[in-house]
Amino acid sequence: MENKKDFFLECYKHGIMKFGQFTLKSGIESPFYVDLRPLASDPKILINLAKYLLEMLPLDNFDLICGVPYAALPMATAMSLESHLPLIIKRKEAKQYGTKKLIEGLYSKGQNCLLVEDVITSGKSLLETIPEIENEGIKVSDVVVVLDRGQGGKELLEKKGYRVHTLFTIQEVCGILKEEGHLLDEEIERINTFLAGNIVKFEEKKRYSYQQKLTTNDHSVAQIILNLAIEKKSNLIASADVLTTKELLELAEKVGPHIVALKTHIDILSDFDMEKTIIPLKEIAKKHNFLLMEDRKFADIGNTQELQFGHGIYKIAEWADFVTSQVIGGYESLDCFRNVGVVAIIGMSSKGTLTDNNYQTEALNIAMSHPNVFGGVAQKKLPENILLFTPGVNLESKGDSKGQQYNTPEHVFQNLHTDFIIVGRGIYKSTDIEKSALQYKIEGWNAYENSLK
Ligand code: S5P
Repeated sequence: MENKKDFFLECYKHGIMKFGQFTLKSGIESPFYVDLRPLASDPKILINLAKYLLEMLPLDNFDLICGVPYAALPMATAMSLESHLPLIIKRKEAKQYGTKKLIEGLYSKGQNCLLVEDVITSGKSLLETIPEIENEGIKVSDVVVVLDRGQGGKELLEKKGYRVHTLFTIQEVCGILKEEGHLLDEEIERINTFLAGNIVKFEEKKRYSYQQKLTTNDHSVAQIILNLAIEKKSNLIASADVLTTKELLELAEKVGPHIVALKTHIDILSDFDMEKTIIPLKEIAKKHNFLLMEDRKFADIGNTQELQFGHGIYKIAEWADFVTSQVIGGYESLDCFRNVGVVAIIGMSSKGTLTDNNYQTEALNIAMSHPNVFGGVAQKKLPENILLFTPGVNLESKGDSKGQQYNTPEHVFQNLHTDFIIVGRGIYKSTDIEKSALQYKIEGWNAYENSLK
């Protein structure tokens, strides 16, 4: 086997550690992130890891071996195969049916079980797992851990009388990475501050430019709209909340040169007609090079959304480049928007909206993990790999009498790192629509450029 340092560097190549700004489960901001799960996909590394772990241990002391689910399961399995220590499996939750067993496998009371864990942080999860095993009459005296994050977990367990064997400590691996030139001085400083138990100050992160976002957002509609923004020097989406086809087409013609997309509420038109509304609208969109965004805000189960999207008189699926959808129906409700992009409603602009912080976190989780979603509507910052669309933008007014709340383009680009502004009445109610569209385009672009500084 290679030496321990080279072995760690081999592991590191699998992306098991990342440096930057990460929010831990506890809400604390950490300058590094560790995830050893990728190691299980490399058989050579997994078997060597098992050998390294076994080498450190007084193997004669143990009758059984068990991994803390899930990350340590393959590690414990590999160690069992190598050492011939019989493996037992601890479930995360007891089975709801049948035997309701928490521990699977063959064991007898009084046997001593070696516990395997991938990473130890505060030690809390081990202190939850150990009693569950002990309750079955199995003894636990030793825990073996691949990486100690240096946050007191080892000490806590030792205080409770358990022996903790660790293959690597965070200090040791950061030392290796520093030696090999993988870490910047400022990163090392932040890690040391963090490990000394102090709060790390991260510099305000600069927002990504549209060019950078092209590399982090690979959805085809994201690529198109980002390229349009760069080409037209515009981040403006005009909202066409008008009631007739004539008004819609006139508006599209006037704002077309200045926008990246026209947002429709197609169901408010009193004279909708596929031939007379959509065909000319598509022609104008082609001529002025903008996308059609249907703001349908779907909010139903997947099957109903599929029907609403493809059928009825509007047949949105036939003409919209992208649509908005609530995510209240859950992940699979978004599956039907296969051939378009989805902008998910994360948070709304109206007073008293029910999209509180909790809702927004859950909604964002769904949006970020769904391949059809490339953007979100919100009134707060979103991660860089999802595009932020912000409505509620107006240069003149602070709101309306129906709960709408407005911000300026400068505010939303500076504070929310918005990517695209959505402007309705600020443009279509104006006496000179074309001039207003141009003004919002310029204000929006300047605000974007200022937010990059
Ligand atoms: O939270 C939201 C989400 C959307 S998509 N708040 C909004 O105002 N919108 C839409 O943006 C709304 O349906 C309307 O079409 C547009 C805002 O229009 P304005 O006239 O208030 O600028």
